[in-house]
Amino acid sequence: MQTIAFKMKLKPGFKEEYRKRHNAIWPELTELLKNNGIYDYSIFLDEETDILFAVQKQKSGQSSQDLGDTEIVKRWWAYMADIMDTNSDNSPLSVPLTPVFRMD
Ligand code: RM4
Repeated sequence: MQTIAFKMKLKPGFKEEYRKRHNAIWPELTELLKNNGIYDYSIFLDEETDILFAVQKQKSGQSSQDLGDTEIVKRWWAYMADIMDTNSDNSPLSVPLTPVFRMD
């Protein structure tokens, strides 16, 4: 098991919409994430910068951001693209973060 973190960017003013969509996350997406060994997955927003900080545990070394070749994630990313900074394929601009401290 390993814990990884990455940042993404929310378009200004969409905090509530982002939270609303994630509170209603598609069951098939959560099932896909869990089936790929991803769990204990949280996303936090820095309201000053609109930067989203995601942290997740992985059983198999695969990140949620590595699942872009699946139909469900492609559909989810297209659904979210209007409120996030994305690449041309709708994948969210994601920057891996460097671990500097961890305490059990
Ligand atoms: C985020 C982003 C990530 C996805 C989570 C569920 O807004 O789309 O790629 O793993 O939602």
